[in-house]
Amino acid sequence: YLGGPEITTDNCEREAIHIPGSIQPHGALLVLDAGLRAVQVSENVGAFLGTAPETVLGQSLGELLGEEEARALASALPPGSPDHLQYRERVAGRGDRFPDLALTAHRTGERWVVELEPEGAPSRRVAHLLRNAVFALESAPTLQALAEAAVRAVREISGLDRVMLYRFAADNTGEVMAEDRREDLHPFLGHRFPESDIPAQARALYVRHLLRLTADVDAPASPLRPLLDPQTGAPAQLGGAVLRATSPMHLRYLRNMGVASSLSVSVVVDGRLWGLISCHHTSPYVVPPEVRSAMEDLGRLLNLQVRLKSRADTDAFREGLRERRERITAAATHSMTPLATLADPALDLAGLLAAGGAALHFEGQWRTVGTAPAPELLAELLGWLRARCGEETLYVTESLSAEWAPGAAVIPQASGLVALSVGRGWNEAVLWFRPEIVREVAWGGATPDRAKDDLGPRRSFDTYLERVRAHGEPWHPGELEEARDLQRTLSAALGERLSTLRRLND
Ligand code: BLA
Repeated sequence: YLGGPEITTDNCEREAIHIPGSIQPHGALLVLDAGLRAVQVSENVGAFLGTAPETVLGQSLGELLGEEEARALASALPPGSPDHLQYRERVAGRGDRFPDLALTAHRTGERWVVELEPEGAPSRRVAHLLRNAVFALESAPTLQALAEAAVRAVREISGLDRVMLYRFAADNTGEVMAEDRREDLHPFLGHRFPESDIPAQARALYVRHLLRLTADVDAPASPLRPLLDPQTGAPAQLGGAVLRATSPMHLRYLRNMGVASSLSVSVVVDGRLWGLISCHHTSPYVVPPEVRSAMEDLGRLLNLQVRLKSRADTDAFREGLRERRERITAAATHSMTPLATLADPALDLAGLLAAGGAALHFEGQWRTVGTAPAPELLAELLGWLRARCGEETLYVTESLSAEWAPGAAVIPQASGLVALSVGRGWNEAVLWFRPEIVREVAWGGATPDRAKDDLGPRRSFDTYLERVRAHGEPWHPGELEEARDLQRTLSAALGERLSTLRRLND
């Protein structure tokens, strides 16, 4: 395994998972040069083509699979084709002894990567299920309903034992937001997993290549011959190859989890890895190419639908705040005394963001409503915001004490904070505070005790409950939009007020 022999739990992100120098043995792989001649082949190629690796090397694809096949491939993927563009064909087996093959090819720089896998009888079942799944996803009314429809559809199409929608948070931890599983399996629904379970280089690879399969965690990888490209001396780029050998570290993780086969599909929203459709099987399983294609399509459809349903959820949420928002906006727009106006209890400024209290700072003066920190602390906090935010005019946290610790004091009435600067420079500001709520987070296993563990992934995935303190209720995206809107209103109102005052002075 080329990817990095000295990888431990402390340097996971340095493992070069895209150049393992080996593949999973349920298929064979050829690396071809620009003239379609084999420069590297997997050691197991004989089982698929009936020709030993030494004989295959140097032969052209035309000699190996027929000139027609080679011509079709070359014209489907002209030079410069991006590595996510694939050519797919069915190749008849050689006589009775060899299976029909699914050929998948893509280009990577100067090289071609050709993958061969046994292919079963074609079926219309998958196309039909995919069609129905698209309807189900489109008609889901909310993001949560979308997630549930997606895992149901993927499980139906694939027959895998467990299908989850795993969603990344801003801190790269993830949470299982929907799950469809064989009933006797332990549920992972609602569980969180740490960032380190999917290291950064894997997440980066998954943004570019949308599906990966580990068909059998115990199958020994088949190495490429020769290990390095004889013309360039470089390892083969296998990031886009579905047969790419899986990271040994991750194989241990899967074994520890009791999983024999794993497949995941990226959900990329706005260029970011938003989540994964993550699937397990308790026995080895080569998910067939047509099923993988359908799963990839569903993942791509999810990208769009996640955006649509998130937007719809936020709009519905904000609709519930409309009356309150309109009252505040109307009062703020023409006010000559913003401090007094916004602090009017009848407006319920704190309530707009479901906060325990709010603080206003205008023209050097503070006013608070509801439960807010004492004025000295507010002044200190504003100074910190000014230094911390620079040009930024909105600051949001669920846990202020984790970010700002004057004497490491936890301020129970101000665990969550949304702060906005009216105009630049944090001279005029509005702050909302949320009180601490102690809550329990279910993790999918405790983090390993490094001293006892042999520097591998954790062994237990039993639910581990963590008590989280000094955090407020998370802010809803709709609430942050409310804050931004109010910021615009107040900035405009303040500008108007200033010009009115100038006019009066003239
Ligand atoms: C990859 N880790 C992955 C993948 C998933 C997870 C989904 C993508 C590959 C796949 O689909 O199997 C993690 N799987 C999960 C999680 C759930 C799940 C969180 O089902 C929740 C239900 N992992 C570790 C440690 C290291 C590590 C300590 O725990 C490193 C030392 C590495 N994980 C690791 C690596 C990969 C990975 C290197 C990339 C595997 C590859 O693509 O070759």
